[in-house]
Amino acid sequence: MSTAGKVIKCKAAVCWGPKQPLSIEEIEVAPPKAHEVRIKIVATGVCRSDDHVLSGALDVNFPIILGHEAAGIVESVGEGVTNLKPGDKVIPLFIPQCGKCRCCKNPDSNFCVKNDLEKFNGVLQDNTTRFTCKGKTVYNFISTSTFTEYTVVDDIAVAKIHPDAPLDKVCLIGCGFSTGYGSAVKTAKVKPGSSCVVFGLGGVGLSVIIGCKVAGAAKIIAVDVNPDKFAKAKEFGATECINPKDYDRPINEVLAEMTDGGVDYAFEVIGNTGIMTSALKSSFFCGGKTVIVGLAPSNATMTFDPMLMLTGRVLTGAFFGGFKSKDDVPQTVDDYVNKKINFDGLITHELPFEQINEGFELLRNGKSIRTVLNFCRA
Ligand code: PAD
Ligand code: ZN
Ligand code: ZN
Repeated sequence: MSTAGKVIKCKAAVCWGPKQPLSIEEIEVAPPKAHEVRIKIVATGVCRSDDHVLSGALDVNFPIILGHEAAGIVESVGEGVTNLKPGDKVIPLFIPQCGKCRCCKNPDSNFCVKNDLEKFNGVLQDNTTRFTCKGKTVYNFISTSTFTEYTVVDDIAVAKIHPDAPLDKVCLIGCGFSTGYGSAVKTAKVKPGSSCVVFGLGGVGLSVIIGCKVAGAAKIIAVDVNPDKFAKAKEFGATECINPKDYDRPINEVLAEMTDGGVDYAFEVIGNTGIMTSALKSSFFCGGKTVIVGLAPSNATMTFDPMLMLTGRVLTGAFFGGFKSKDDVPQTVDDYVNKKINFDGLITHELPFEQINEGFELLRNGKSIRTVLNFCRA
């Protein structure tokens, strides 16, 4: 029996507030309005950005349904949606691509003014959400909300993907893989023969390493305080791995010695403003480029001696690795299906959706890289 046009009751992991476990609840998901799409989520990854909300580091409206790294199947579409139909495989996009705004029209930008990343309002383009639970409105997270069996997104925040794509793998293209890989190849534009340092070896940092390797970097130094991450870093292409705890001097001095004065490209993939400054100091004083990838807590600030910049260092950053979401996600999925790229090694754990809190514990304890939560294991 078709569910189109009807309210769907389903399970979701509702976040009622920070510093408490997610609660699996029955929610109501209203049908999509004009230019919206209702999606049955098949698989979703657990990313540190979701945990930043749970830890209280990011200010959002509660209750909220988190999750933004997913793949699913279109259940129904609202009026005016012409490029998607029920049954299409899709990836929700945490940066929309409206195609019309000043950012979208700029070939050098991947941002869109219709984003929900600057203020975390938690609503769709019409300023409401389609979720309710126990009579309360439940907010949306960064245009996506994927810790639910069904979600509704704006049609500017969803990409149709290859029909043969394995959804329990390509969900990582919805955030972690694209963000890391794109930070190296699109945002930094790493050159062959160059030296790189990657601070933070989670799913995103390891994807930066994949990108640096594909770009032909000669030296890829991986930095983490958890040495358990080093084996994977080497597997993906790190040439050296170092733990700042093993040194009694600033890590930028250690890196300067290892790289004849500083790296060509430094990536901060943790979300720690102190490490962002260390990354900047680690870059070569003349032309070294630093890319901020990690999400710092709301209201955190970064301070550094401006003299660091006057010698020609470059400091930049990006959401989603500079990927223009609607354009680049389908292409990246095609590259995965055609075996031009592979990131299966990032997925260390698979769990049924109901065990979502265990997925977060694995991340917090440093035991997992990416946990993929599956909704239906058929
Ligand atoms: P993760 O928690 O899996 O990885 C972070 C890694 O950093 C872990 O291996 C930690 O051990 C390590 N670490 C922590 N503190 C330090 C330290 N002081 N020195 C060295 N290493 C340290 O996270 P992730 O890979 O899912 O995400 C990384 C960051 O990127 C996080 O802040 C997340 O919010 C952000 C992010 N940004 C975007 C974007 O579009 N810019 C997208 C996705 C994630
Ligand atoms: Zn993410
Ligand atoms: Zn736009």
